[in-house]
Amino acid sequence: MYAQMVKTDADRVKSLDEMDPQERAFQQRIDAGEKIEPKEWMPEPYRKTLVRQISQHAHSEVVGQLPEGNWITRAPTLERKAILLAKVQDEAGHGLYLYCAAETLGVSRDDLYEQLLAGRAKYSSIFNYPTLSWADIGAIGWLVDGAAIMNQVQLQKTSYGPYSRAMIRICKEESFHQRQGYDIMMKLCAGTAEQKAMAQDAIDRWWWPSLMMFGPSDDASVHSVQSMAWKIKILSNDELRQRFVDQTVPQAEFIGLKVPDPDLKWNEKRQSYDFGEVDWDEFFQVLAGNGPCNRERMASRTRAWEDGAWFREALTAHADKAAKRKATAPIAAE
Ligand code: FAQ
Repeated sequence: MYAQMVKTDADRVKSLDEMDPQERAFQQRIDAGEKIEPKEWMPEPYRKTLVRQISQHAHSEVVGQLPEGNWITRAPTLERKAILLAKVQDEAGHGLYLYCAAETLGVSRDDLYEQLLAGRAKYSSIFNYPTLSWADIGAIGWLVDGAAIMNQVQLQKTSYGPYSRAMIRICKEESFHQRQGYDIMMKLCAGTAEQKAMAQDAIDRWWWPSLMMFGPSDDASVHSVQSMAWKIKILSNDELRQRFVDQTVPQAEFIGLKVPDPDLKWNEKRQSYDFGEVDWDEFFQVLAGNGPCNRERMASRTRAWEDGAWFREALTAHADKAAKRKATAPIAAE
């Protein structure tokens, strides 16, 4: 299936000469490193690409609460429980910053959420895998948040102002998340043989899905070329994946875990690791809704949306009443 993916015309980036004057001026601002702010003129495809990427990112944060939320009641100590609770709450906060950033592009949060629940918007493939043991919580913090930061650090320099500013805040929190995950793995690896085996089992299951988080390889990535020309993306999917592998393999070795890739080898010439081919068929199956937990994740989000209806109605009713009171209140005498 992967081999059948072809790049489309959408990947062909217009040269400055081919652009109309407004578009050219816009591209020149991007090339000069200026930030684009809400309400400024932007090409419609630039706006659409941002709405797609930012909203998918927001959905990922919100759906991403579910695998770890599964362990809040079963964390091994009070301290671990408090940390995990704080982390999962942070992810909800990231979702909110990102929905706000998307709203500055003229879309409503309700519409974006409706697209998610109707299956018309994507969220990160990684959150369709189950959390089977406590070590999975360590692996998510270490590998999943580690991959998220690798991507998001460069997104701090993205060309759209509100997205870039949201990323700065999010990255600070993600780095705490990554450390808490690695700390869980370190403790397990220094524990009993069973605990170490549990940590190894977690990296065995989470390694490859973590590499998939960066998206298809560059030659199959539909949006990368144009997104990079607009500086929405700063580094390509493959560059980020390579950086993640180079950063993470020594961390695994340090705590005595084996990366489950028989082709992994240090390349002296490139000063980088060579690594095996991602199973792209699995990736596209997960994107198509056929991962181990896709249906469960969507059912949870749909239930949460329906259960929250009374609260949304109460908020709107309260806001209406407050607006009416304000409109009819006598003007206070000086
Ligand atoms: N999963 O042409 P490209 C986190 C889709 S945050 C699902 O390369 P693009 C924090 C892609 O949308 C994790 N779909 O696309 C956390 C496109 O489909 P479309 C989320 C994927 O946009 C931790 C198609 O494939 N981070 O984890 C994936 O240029 C722990 C073609 O791909 C972000 O969203 C995938 N892995 O590059 C939370 C970062 N990869 O839209 C809780 C911002 C690709 O045409 C707990 N996003 N697709 O239908 C990005 O940087 C980019 O959107 C990429 C994809 C790099 C994800």
